[in-house]
Amino acid sequence: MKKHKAGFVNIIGNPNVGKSTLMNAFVGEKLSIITSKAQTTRHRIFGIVNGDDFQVIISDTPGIIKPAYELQESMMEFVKSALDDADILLYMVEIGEKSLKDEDFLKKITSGKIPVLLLLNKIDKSSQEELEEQVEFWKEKVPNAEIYPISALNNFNIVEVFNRIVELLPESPPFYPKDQLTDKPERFFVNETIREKILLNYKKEIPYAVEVETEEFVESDHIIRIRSVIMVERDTQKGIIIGHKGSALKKVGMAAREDLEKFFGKQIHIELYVKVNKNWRSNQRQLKRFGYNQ
Ligand code: GDP
Ligand code: K
Ligand code: MG
Repeated sequence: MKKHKAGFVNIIGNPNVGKSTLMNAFVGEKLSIITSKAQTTRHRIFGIVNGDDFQVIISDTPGIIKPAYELQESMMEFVKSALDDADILLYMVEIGEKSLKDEDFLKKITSGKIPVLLLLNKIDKSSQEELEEQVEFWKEKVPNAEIYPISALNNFNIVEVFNRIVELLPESPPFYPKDQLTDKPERFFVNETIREKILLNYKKEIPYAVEVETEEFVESDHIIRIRSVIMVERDTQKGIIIGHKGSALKKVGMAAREDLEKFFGKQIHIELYVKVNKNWRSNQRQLKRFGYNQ
């Protein structure tokens, strides 16, 4: 019998390059929310892919940014931990990208201590010429990496990358039960789905001031009853979230319900309300409560 392999495969890169899209493509489930906005992903999320003789624990992380407030500092702590405990690093860049904003991260990536697959994403948007030029550029910049042009959105070259990951995995017993898909509880996915709908439905600063907490998640045979609080920092934001006669909030609830019914495979009853929690993004205690301090 073949020896069992298992390990941590961590995706890092600049905001919006497609990290969460790739994670979902590997897992085959929408574990990570995706929007065209930076800072959509705030946590480190494990997606676990199990085979008979392997277990790949993929982690999606927030994009690399220079933190401006405490929430963002915690987000960067998630990225640092992903650099430290990786068995394999997936360093993702997108076509047209020519730099890594943070040189400290680049040093770690090029240290040669862990295998690095450099994934050049969104090649569906590029010409052959541009692609070849970019491959040359990254070969020089990260000489220790194996370079894979991919399209996470169109599933192009994803199987090839996955097979290479399994080849590179260290021998190890599994870290998680073989039927487990993620490290996060059900309520986390409810919170994230609602947050995605807020990112999609409101402009400007609103989504960045929002955190979601699910207070009730009651599952019976055919239905899940959910009650969640949408937390904002100011009264004016509360008014915007609710909208005229509650219309904006209703739209969020309906869109979230549709996704959650797919995710859980059950009918969903969802109740949303909005609460002001002043400056939660800069408050250590609040951040801890929302799972940002490790
Ligand atoms: P993240 O911030 O790195 O996690 O990026 P996301 O996965 O949230 O994706 C950011 C945006 O890029 C979304 O609008 C995705 O639909 C889009 N995207 C992701 N992968 C691809 C791809 O292969 N091709 C194209 N054209 N767009 C992509
Ligand atoms: K994004
Ligand atoms: Mg993301």
